[in-house]
Amino acid sequence: MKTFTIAVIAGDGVGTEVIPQAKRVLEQSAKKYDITFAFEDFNWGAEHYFRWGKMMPAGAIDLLQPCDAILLGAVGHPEIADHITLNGLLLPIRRAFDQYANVRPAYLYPGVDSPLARPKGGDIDFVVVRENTEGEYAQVGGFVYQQQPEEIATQTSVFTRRGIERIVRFAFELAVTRNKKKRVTSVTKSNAQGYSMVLWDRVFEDVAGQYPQVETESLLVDAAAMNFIRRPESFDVVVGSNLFADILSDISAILIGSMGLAASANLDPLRRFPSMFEPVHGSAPDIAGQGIVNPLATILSGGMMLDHLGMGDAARDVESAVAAVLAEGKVRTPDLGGHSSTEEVTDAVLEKLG
Ligand code: GGG
Repeated sequence: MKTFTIAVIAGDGVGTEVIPQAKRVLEQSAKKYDITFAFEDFNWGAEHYFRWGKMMPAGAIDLLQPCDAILLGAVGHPEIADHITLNGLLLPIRRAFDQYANVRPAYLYPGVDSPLARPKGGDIDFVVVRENTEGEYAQVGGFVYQQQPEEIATQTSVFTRRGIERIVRFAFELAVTRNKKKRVTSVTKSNAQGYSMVLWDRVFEDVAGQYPQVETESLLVDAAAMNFIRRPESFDVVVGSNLFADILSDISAILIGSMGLAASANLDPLRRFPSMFEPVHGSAPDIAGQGIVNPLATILSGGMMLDHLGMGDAARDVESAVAAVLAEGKVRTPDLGGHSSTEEVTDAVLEKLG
């Protein structure tokens, strides 16, 4: 029987509520597919910061490295500045394990209402592919005259040909394997950012030339934001920089009905290091502790993890169980207009999973 070792970082706020639910679903899948999960829990995050002054310990990366994958809840606490929580945990893991492809599917499940009037279940079906290790998140910069009236801050984006090339290629390969519209949309702002984004456009064109069977489109990020609303059905794979694709994937998450349905994978496509799976949503302190957070984004992220571990049938099974619960529409958390608890939604998924 195959055993997968999964590092689990529940993190902060609702992260501690959704992770146990995803584990329940993974445990049931494991039984069904004759595998086992050895979960290793790491209590890192805000509480660790309050105690030790760090979001995770110095040797954290070494502890995670031998695991087959990482399952993450959420990071963020109202009493700690967001740049500390993010730069102290999530971003160092993405960079250390060269998880350069952040994959964020946007699928409107039948039975779920989009805030847009037109699209019905299945009409929205695209994936945002976010460059995940460089770009605007490079953490190059500094302060001058700190806390003085003449204070200056610089924040430099770093775009490398290698970094752009590999994420754009990943997007094209995904369009080919998805086998839907076979269309890749590249998002930049090269009218205003005449170096980094011009390089991105050039690399995109080079790679596109190697995939003549895939239709391409290049949009400025403002036009992309508009077209996500105006014609979401037209997208298949959308590739963008770390910041742009982060913002766009919040739009796509709400287009499919709720942030609570948006799953994601931080992949090292070369499989040298563990990849990390997490809901797109954060720690949501406004609803934390009430038992009403939607667990489905994390459960679906667990499904993406199963797929990455080579358990494609188990992954599809989890997705089908979630789809069945949503189609029935009886058991839903408040973000989807229901009155059910986090646990009741998971119970419903487990029942469908059988
Ligand atoms: N589920 C992970 C989480 O807590 N994300 C919150 C967040 O602030 N993410 C920033 C990012 O992905 O760049």
